[in-house]
Order: sequence, then C-alpha cells, then structure tokens
Amino acid sequence: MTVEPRLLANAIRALAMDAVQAANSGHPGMPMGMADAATVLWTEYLKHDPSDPKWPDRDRFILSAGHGSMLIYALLHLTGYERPTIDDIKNFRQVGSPCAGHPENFMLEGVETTTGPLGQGVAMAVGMAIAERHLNATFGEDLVDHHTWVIAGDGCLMEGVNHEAAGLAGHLGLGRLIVIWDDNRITIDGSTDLSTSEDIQARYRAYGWHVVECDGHDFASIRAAYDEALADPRPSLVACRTIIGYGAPNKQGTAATHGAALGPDEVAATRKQLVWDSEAFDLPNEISSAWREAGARSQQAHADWRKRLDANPDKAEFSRRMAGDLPADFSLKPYIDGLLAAPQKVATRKASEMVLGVINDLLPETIGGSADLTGSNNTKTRSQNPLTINDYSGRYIYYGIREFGMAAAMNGMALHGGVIPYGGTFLVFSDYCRPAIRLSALQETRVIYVMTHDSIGLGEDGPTHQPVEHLMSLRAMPDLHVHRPADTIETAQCWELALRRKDGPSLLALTRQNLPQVVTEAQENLCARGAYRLRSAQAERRVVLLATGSEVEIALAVADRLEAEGYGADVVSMPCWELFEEQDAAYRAELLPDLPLDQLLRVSIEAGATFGWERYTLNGGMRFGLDRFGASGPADQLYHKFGLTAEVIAPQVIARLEGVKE
Ligand SMILES: Cc1ncc(C[n+]2csc(CCOP(=O)(O)OP(=O)(O)O)c2C)c(N)n1
Ligand SMILES: [Mg+2]
Repeated sequence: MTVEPRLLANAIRALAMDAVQAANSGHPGMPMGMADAATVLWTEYLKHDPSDPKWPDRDRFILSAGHGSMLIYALLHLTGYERPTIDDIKNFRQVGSPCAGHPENFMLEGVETTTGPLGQGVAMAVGMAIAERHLNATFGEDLVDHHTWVIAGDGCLMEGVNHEAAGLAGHLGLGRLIVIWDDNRITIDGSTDLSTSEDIQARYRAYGWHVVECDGHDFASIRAAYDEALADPRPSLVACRTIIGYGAPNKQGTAATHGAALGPDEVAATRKQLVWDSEAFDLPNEISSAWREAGARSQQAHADWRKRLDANPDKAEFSRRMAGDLPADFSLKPYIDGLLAAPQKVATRKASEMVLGVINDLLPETIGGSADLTGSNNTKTRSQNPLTINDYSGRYIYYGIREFGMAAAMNGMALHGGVIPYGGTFLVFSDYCRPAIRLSALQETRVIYVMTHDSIGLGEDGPTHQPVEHLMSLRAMPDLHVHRPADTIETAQCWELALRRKDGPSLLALTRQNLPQVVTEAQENLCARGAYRLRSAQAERRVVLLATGSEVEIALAVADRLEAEGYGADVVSMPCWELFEEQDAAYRAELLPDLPLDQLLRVSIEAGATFGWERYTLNGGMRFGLDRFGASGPADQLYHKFGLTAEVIAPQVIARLEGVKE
C-alpha cells in the first residue's frame, strides 16, 4: 500500500468528527480512538467484498460499541460499499438517512447487527461464531471458513451479558471469534476508575480465552496482536490500549469526546494536529483510492469461493439454507392429520416436543437449546446431538443458566444465516432475555423462543416461577409474535407459523400441565388468523368467550354451562394477538361483531394480567385473569383459588346476562 495507514485512519477521524459536528449529535471519541485499529483490520485482515455484502463466507464484523456508529459508516463508505454515500454521511442522524444514530442491520448492507444496547454485540458475535463452526462442520472448509471480529468498549465488557457470552464462547472454544476491546479507560461518567477495578484480562483468561495486548496507536503492535489472535485456537480478546478522541488536541483522553460534537474550535484544532487540510466531507484522492483498493482485497478470494461453491455437490442445499428458505416440500400436514385421528391429552410443552421431533427430522437447519431446562422445556429431540467443542456438527446447545446470553447468541446465529435457532427457558425468565428478544424483533431475526411453564398452571414452584404480566408485556413489544396454543394441534400449527416467519421472532408460551385436545378439524392452519371461532353458539348468541392456551378448555366448559341456561356462546381461541391484528376488518368483525355488550357480551379468560384484554372485551366486557402474584400449590387448586374455573366464571357471566349485580 502506498498510503500510510496513519493517513487512512485520519480519514475515519475526519469523517467522524465532521459528521457529528454537522449533526451536532453523536459520538466522535470512539471512532477517533479506534481509527487505527479499525484501519488495520479493514484494510489488511477483514475478508469481505463491498460489491457483494452478503457473500456467505465473508468475515463478520460487529461494532458492539454501537454508539461509535460513525466508525462503521466511515469504514463502509471508504472501502466502497454502495451505501452509505458521502451524502448519507452528511445526513448522519437525520430522519431517513441510513446512517442512523446507532447502526441498524436493516438499513445498511455491511451492518451485520443492530448495536447500541451495550454488551449485546459481543453476545451476538458468539452466536455468529457458533453458526460459522456448525456450518463448517456441516458443509466443510471449502464453503465455510471465516472469522467473527468485534469491536467492543469498556461498557460492552462491563455489562452482565458479557459474562454469559464470554463464558459460553470459552466453553465452546470458539477460536474464530476475536474481540478487540477499545481499552480507553473512559466511559460517559469519566474514568473507568470511578466504577470498576476488576482485572478484565484475568477474567477472560479464566473463561478460557486467549488474551493479547496492543498499543492501539502503533500499527506494528496492532498487527502483531491480530496475528497472535488468529493463530491461537481459543477465542481471543485483544486489549487494545487507545486514547479516546485521539487527534483532538484539547479533548482527547477525556469523556468530553465520548458523546458530543467537538465544537468548531476543537474540530479546527484537530485538523491542524492531524495535518488534515481537506474541507469537511472532502477526501484527498490518493486516500480514497487507497481505501477502495483495500476494500477490493478479497475479491479474488471471493471468486475462488464461488468456484468452489459451483463445484460442490451440496451447493443447492447450502444455498437454500443460507437463503433461509424451508424445503419446498416442508409440511406438517401428515403429522397434524395423525393428531386429529388420535387425540392426545398432553401439556403443550410435550406437544411442542412431539412436533419438534418431526420438524428436526425435516429441517436440518434447526439448532435447539435450552438454558439448563432441557427436560422441562422439552426442547431436545432424538435426532439432535449436542454441539460441543469437539463436535460442532451437533444441533443442540446446552446454553447453561444463561438466558440472556442464549437469546443474544440466537440472534447472532439467525443473523449469520444458514441455521434456525430455537431455545427454551421458563416464561417467567423471559424477563432475563428481554433485551435480546427486543433486538430479535428490531433486527427482524427468525429466532424461536420456547417458553414453558406459562402460568399459575405450573403449580407448586409458586409465584417466583409463575408468569403473570409476561404475556401482556411481550405482546406490547412491536413485531414479536406471541403464540399461546391450546392443544397439540394448535402447538404444531404455531410452530409452523414461527418457522415460516423468515423476518421476525416468535415466542411460544407453553404449559406444564396437561390439556385436552380441543381442535377437532384442521383443514387449514387457523392459528395463522391469530384467532378463530373454535365453537359456535348453539342457542341464540349472547356471549363471545375469548381465551388462549390452557384457558380455552375452561372457556369451552363455561360455554357448556351458558348453553345449558339458554345463552348461546361462541368460543374463540386466540393463540396470537399479533396475527389477529393483521387480519382484515371483515374477518375481525365476523369474529367480534360490532354490537353493544348487552346484545353480545365479550368475556376474556386468560391466567395472566387482564391488562390489555379490554381491547377485545371493550371496557364494559368481563375479564377473568390474575392481577396479582400467584401462589404455591397444585395447579388445579390454584385455578380454583383464583377463580379461574367454569364453576366460578359461568355464574358471574350468567348474572351479568340476567342484569343482576355481580
Ligand atoms: C445497555 C446500555 N446501557 C447504557 C447505554 C448508554 N451508553 C452508551 S455509551 C455508554 C458508555 C460506554 O462506555 P465505553 O464502552 O467505554 O465507550 P467509550 O466512552 O469508550 O466510547 C453508555 C453508558 C447503552 N448504550 N447501553
Ligand atoms: Mg471506554
């Protein structure tokens, strides 16, 4: 290369400080501090091809310290990605610019993950590195042989999820994972001395990582560290000592550069200091062409890879999996027909295990797992061997008690592509993975959460383990499909919907307790409608009963009692609110006619918070649920205690219909 890396790095510094200055908002310190380490990585090490950002065997790069978004925007622009253009960068942080405040995977090719919530980038990278090793073991070196590189800050390493992610990576020996830690000893509040005194390198060694230090402003030192990291078979932490805001003469090394524009005077002083004469957003020709040339470095490797793919007997299967398409003939219909013919009374967690047995045989791309509740979540099936340090071809991951780490890793796996991850824990511990579930939804990843023990119906473990507000709080999250199937058939149907949903996460809330089969015909997958009439009123219709999951059985029993008194009652099973909301107005009105409640009373039954059900019952309707914490005891006794039985509900509904005060 003819242009010194120092000058290449200064292009990043200039773009970062100028874009933040133009927006008068953003984080110049991190991109300026990491410019040298990132330049070495992107011009000499990273395997990628800006002309084909989705090349399956590219290295993955994750900017875990997402606040330093200008670093990745500069790198993508400089190495020749179609976007961001210089105008996009001029519009940094403005509405409509793909250069959003934090990098968004759905806005720019080359941004592999959405980052910003500190710690999750590293944890997603662990999932990417798992997917890489798994596909390598499945398809061989010729097709899959790449690294996962991460830039992480002090914050990413301080977050709790870092412990889960790094522990898992060390255990699985993910040697293709290299985390470059921006060791600048500054966070927003000031020096890291204010809040931490742990020996991070020792902590990583204890996880089983290889650790190497470098001077982040000395190119030879950076290269030596990367070389050592590449050579070591363990995951590597590169402790890269840097100065935040490097180049800003009066502010570098201080928290002042972290999250605010440098100001016109300091920007001018930085130009002097760096001997950078170009105007804002203007790049000297020799510098931009050197960057472009470096960006094209891997084109030959890419072309060679294409040749190997063309010659590979697994080309079609590999391409199918990487495209995320299910096999054309994938169908659960024969299985569902079998269930119809031989109804079974089992817990929906068991129903999930049963259908997973079929799914895992039909779809070699699934990778299951659980956060140490395999036998409770029923997530492992016959055909799955464990994925271990000695055998990455396994399709089952023992995540350990690391719910958040598991969920974030599944995001990384889904984003890597080629695999469909699902993982289990108790629904009550969805709170432990919630920040990653949120990123599944935001990033449009196909991650399937298998959350069992979904209500007081779990019984004796008591209120710490009994979800109450969880269903509603998960329904409140945009773009997450929350499924609560009522029996074996709905469970299979909801699984199929989750698998077919390529661009978003699904969560299955499943019971511990046995449930009768309530669905008696399944010509089509009615769960796809989100809600459907399971049974029509016999007598003149006066009531619509709405229920999900285990409470559908109760709704049917309430309907029996109402019909016996001459009040006709529809029973609507509502496994997925989000899908129901997507139906057209005619379908929704057919199920929930727009009639006054004294003509058609709407009643909901769900063993959880009633908050939110008024959307369907209307304010004057009736809502049976649980607006308090549960209790320890056998499930049937708890349902009785909390009034969630047909015996208790039906008389209240009848009293209401008769106009008697409750
Ligand atoms: C989970 C989470 N908590 C808090 C924040 C807000 N935040 C953004 S950057 C930052 C400080 C991070 O420090 P460091 O990683 O050292 O970044 P540097 O200041 O060195 O750029 C904080 C607290 C966040 N983005 N994510
Ligand atoms: Mg820092």
